Amino acid sequence: MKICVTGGAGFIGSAFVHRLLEPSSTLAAAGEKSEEDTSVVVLDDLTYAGNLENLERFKGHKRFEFVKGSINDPEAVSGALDGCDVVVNFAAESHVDRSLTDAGSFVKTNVDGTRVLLDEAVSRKLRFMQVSTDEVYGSLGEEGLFTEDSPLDPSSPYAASKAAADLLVGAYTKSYGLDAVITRCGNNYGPRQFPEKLIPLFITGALEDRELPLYGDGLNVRDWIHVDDHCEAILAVVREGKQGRVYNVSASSERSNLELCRQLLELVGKPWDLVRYVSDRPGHDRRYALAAGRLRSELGWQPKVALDDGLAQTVEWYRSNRGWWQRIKSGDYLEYYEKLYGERLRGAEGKDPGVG
Ligand code: NAD
Ligand code: TDX
Repeated sequence: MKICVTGGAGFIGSAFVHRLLEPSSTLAAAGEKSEEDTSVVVLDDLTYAGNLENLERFKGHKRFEFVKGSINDPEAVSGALDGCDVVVNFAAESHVDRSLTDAGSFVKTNVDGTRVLLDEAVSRKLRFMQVSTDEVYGSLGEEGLFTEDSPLDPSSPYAASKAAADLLVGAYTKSYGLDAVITRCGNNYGPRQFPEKLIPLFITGALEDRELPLYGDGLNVRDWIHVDDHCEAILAVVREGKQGRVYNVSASSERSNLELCRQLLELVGKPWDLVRYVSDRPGHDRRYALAAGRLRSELGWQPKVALDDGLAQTVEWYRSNRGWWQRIKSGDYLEYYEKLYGERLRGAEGKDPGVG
């Protein structure tokens, strides 16, 4: 099988490539092996969030290929999909706060980019896996869980663009018989997450004794899952998910931001007084929580990483990989592309690294 992984230089996409070519120590300990019969082509435009360091160990790997290009570019998409059986679409603008000031790039990549991929998948009769999010359902009160049948009610431009993409995927299944499946997962954490998202922002900020911004009253609740468990779910859905189906992905690990941040500071060994309450995110969803019974009962998936263990491992990863996030915060990681790929990556130069 040949899989095209779009957005494979980002956080979850690169974890998925690791899963296919070289499972993490956590997964290896649980008996997961690399997929020897599977080759991978990554199509990634290397936006500020794409980082070739995430894929460094696969340079020269016989089952791995990297193509720099946008999912909005039909020629790049067509080239990358040559010989593929499956496309797994991770490519997206993924940060809610950025979508509040630049909705256009979210609609362009997340909606129209997905449409370009869908057109090509239809004409090549590929299996199409859309990596979506719980944010498409909007916000919950203190009780209840989202099921796959909950109405779509997105709050942010990011969530709206992901919901629109999900609707397109469904429409292509009905209109053209596309063999498509969708996963909707909660908040991921783990190694190589760009340090603009809550967990890596707090860990790296605490390691540097910076002020840590907690939005609103800090009581918003998220449903956390280790990225390796998410990747395992995606692989199960790619293999066995039923055409046209949506699968929620959750490890049922809800935590308020306040509780989570207290735990992170304890793990890093820094005091709570680094935390600053700041004004709330506009349209801030109060609570996400998913029922993932379909994935568990139909496909036999189960999460393997308990939140407390996963958070401790994640803090250790950021502690031991300071170079990775310090290069991002300083913007030096963009020079790394230049060194590796020179002229071919001229377009990635000078982009806003977004943090630091
Ligand atoms: P990320 O921001 O870390 O990575 C996104 C990747 O997509 C980057 O490598 C970037 O260069 C690439 N990209 C962006 N625009 C592109 C384009 N036009 N063409 C090709 N590549 C492009 O994101 P992530 O956190 O790894 O999320 C991956 C996917 O999973 C997204 O679709 C996101 O909506 C979804 N998701 C994320 C989470 C989470 O908690 N992070 C949870 C559920 C679903
Ligand atoms: O500095 C911060 N302070 C803070 O209090 C940041 C960055 C976030 N927060 C809060 C907002 C959220 O309640 O922490 C929570 C998590 O925030 P993010 O890490 O930005 O994630 P979220 O907005 O929940 O969205 C994430 O999960 C679903 C991903 O970014 C999405 O790509 C995914 O679809």
